[in-house]
Amino acid sequence: MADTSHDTPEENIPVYDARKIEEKWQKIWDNEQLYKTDTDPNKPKKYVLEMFPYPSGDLHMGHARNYSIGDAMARQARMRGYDVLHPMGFDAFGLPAENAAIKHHTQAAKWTYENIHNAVTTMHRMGFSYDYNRMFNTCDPEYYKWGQWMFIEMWKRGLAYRKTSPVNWCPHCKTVLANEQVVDGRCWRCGSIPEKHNLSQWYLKITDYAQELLDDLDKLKGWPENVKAQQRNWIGRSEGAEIDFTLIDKDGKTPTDRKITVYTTRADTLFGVSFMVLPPESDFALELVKGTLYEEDYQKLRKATEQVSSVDRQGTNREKHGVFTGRYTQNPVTGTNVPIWVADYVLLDYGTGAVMGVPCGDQRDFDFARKYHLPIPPIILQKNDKLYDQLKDQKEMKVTDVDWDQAMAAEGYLVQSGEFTGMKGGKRSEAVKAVTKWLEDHHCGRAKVQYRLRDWLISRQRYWGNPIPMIHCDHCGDVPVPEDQLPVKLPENLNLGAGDTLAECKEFYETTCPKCGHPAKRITDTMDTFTDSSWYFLRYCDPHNDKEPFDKKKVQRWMPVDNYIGGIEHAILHLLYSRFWTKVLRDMGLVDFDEPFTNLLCQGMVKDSNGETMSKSKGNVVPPSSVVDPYGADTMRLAILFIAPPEKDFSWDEDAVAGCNRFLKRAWRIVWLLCDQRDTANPGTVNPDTLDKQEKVLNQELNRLGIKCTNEFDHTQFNTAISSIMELVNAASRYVNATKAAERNNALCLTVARTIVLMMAPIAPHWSEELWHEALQQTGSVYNEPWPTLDEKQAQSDTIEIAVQVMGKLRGHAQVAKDASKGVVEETAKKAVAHYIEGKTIHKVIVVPGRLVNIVAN
Ligand code: ANZ
Ligand code: ZN
Repeated sequence: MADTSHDTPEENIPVYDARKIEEKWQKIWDNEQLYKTDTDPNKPKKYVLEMFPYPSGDLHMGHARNYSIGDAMARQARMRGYDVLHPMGFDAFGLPAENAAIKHHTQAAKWTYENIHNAVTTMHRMGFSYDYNRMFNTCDPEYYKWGQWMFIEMWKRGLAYRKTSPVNWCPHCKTVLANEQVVDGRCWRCGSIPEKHNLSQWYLKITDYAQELLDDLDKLKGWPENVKAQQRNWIGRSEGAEIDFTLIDKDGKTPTDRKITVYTTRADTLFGVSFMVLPPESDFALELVKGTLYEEDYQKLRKATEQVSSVDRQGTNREKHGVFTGRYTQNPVTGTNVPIWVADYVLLDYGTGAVMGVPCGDQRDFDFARKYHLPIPPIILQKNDKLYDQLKDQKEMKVTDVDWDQAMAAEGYLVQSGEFTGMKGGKRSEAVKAVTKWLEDHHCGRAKVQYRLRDWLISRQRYWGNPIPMIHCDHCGDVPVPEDQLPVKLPENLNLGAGDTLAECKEFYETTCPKCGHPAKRITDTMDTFTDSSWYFLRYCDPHNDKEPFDKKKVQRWMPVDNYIGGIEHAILHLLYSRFWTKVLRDMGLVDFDEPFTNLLCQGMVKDSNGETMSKSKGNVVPPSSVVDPYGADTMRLAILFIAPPEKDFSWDEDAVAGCNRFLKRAWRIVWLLCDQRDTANPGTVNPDTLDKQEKVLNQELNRLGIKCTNEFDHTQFNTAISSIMELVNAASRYVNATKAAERNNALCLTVARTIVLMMAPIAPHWSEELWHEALQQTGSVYNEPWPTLDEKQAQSDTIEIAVQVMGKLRGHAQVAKDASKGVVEETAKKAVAHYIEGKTIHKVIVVPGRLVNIVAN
């Protein structure tokens, strides 16, 4: 085809100077406060939120990806007619600031606010459409005040409490960790192995909400399955029974009035108990061995176990260690004596912290029994077991040991189990129900639902966090700071570098008791920073409120968040805590919904070009500036969204980035060509009935690809949305190459140019804004334009392409009308391959309707 685009002289097309236009528009958008949320109650609302960052150093590629996704969503939602809330802020408390302050002899606040300043500059440079009026940092006293207020409200309701128990202490971070923050047995932040310390700590009662947190996962249709599965798993609902065993006195014979209660999912195996196990840190176990010849071995085991993480302790492969206590307990159903052991595979904080050892049915108990020569009485068998025929009707205990090398499979039939013999056993089996009923009837057991989830340990022995607003008085105990004295402000003059800590800061902790007026001491622990991020999304709805955490009506307008975007690493941390916090606020009457985030998108990782995770220590970090500086923010945003679907990991690809930049330049040129010599003041509308053949093709592509792009956008598949725009640019390019500027269809050219520019606006906003104003000669921001509407009918082609073969070989293609007659199809096909059949005799023409024509000629 002839290239006729030369009738637009190249000098009429300005060069695409990304830096210049990006600076220009950022300034104008700022001045016009373009991204200020305008609350129009007549429009449907959409709250688009990216997880706010921790302000360490500058932003990295993961942030850039997170925000490019969110920004594209927010901008498109606005163009689709929504009233959009799209805020940003900083999760600004936390250890790195404190460590940096110690290292550089500066203030954590100073370091933090400097980093925030840098991050905001970068966000700005990327052209994100945040409403900066709503920005806040969790370390602002105006914000953390309300976190303290909420803590006190929880304390009043019994949802915040203090208890002494063995907790995970990270020796490197010098603070305790919540259970969720010990990942694979290590500190989530630094990777050290936590130690167990017995400390008095503050907790939030998330376990009160365990069942609701579990049930409501089913409501979250817009969440990825794997995140929900992780939460289900973490909550760990277990159905079983508590069974009371009676403690036998030191004489080994006389029952006492003390009970040891176990938790089991397998009450059906009660006849097979051959020992009882307590965990080494059990104070009850200590009491049993105190002053006996068993105490020394016990103390050794207790010490040794402190070094092992709870994950390792439960592992089936790890060697088990145990000691006998010298004492016995009585099996409630058989009346037999059961020796009490202490072993490291039992945990203090699960169930009742005591286990009935059934070596026949549980592999860990089996291994333990083998190691310490304890009997393994068979009480559950499968029909193919060699003992089955012998024992199937046996009710009393006869065979007390087996020669197996592993425990029985989970399901089978009960033997040697009194009246329950012959019943089918297993988790939730009829035998479990029958035995549990027996225990309930005899008042020595009860059905019980158990959760793996533990209460959330929120106190931290570090400075840079929200102070727990409590005062300890020797007379009155723990007393909350009166509301009119909130916030308890963090002192900002500690010399952290010289080793100052909050716990030693007299000006901070010395106070008087609000109740009795005696001298008293403030709590010097600060709250886990995950408390700060558990409700920040609510504060964005009303960020400057100094009377209450937020206005309920404003929250009602915006919440829940419609699209929440962030990393999968928060699956059981932030995303569980926020759900809990929301439910607590709901029960306090502050909000009236159950779940904070309707749709969740967990973006994939940005890896280096070898597919490795980017990290400072590996030296393979690609900073956003390395793309933004040479190519501009729009190329960066386009590349991030184009290289992969948002949920997938992608490897950083220099060539793809350069390719995206070339596309912007090419599309820029096409838009200019489409607008050249056009009457932009009177664009007119496309009338599909008056288009010529070439125009028809372009119009059909416009509608087809526009619809496709819209659908992909609505499903957050930006990469395929972008491919549709690229295809449309190609179609437009074919049209301008084949036509003279003066002869082009005015309305069609301008509609295509408009559509390209509008559909690119959520992705490359500066590029679009410039073309919108300069090439299309429009006034007002492209950000305020409605998304283009397209027509399904005009997207249908009325012609189809068929393949043309000569003697079975593909020789060409032909365009025919969909409803063309056989004769027309044959004639068109012959023309398309005229060169191959010239001078030959045609013997036969075979037409496969809608697909191909084969011409037999020689
Ligand atoms: C007897 C038994 C027999 C058990 C059998 C299992 C199989 P889930 O399903 O995870 O809730 N257990 C209870 N408390 C424990 C603790 N503090 N530390 C370690 N293990 C504990 O697991 C429940 C089972 O884990 C319970 O059922 C108990 O062992 C063990 F053939 O009791 B089972
Ligand atoms: Zn007092």
